Amino acid sequence: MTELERGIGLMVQVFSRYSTSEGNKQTLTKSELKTLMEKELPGFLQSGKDNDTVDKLIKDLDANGDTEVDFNEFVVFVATLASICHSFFVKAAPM
Ligand SMILES: [Ca+2]
Ligand SMILES: [Ca+2]
Repeated sequence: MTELERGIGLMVQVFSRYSTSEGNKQTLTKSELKTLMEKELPGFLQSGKDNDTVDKLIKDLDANGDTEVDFNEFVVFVATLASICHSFFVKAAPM
């Protein structure tokens, strides 16, 4: 597998690892999202480990309004983070 294929596969795997722990196996509840953020993106929640941050995040991500985060909504979030990461990278090392 190529690096990018592995990266895509890992995104799917990480989502499934957390989405299957309670309720609908295809979506993240608020507590599943909170666990995912704490375990996989600890830097992101630094500023507020409280429920408010996760509340706000789930509202931002929940495009279809079912109060849970499905894989499509999760992918948008990861793509946003990737884009932010890329813009820092470009600034740090201009081509
Ligand atoms: Ca679930
Ligand atoms: Ca949703």
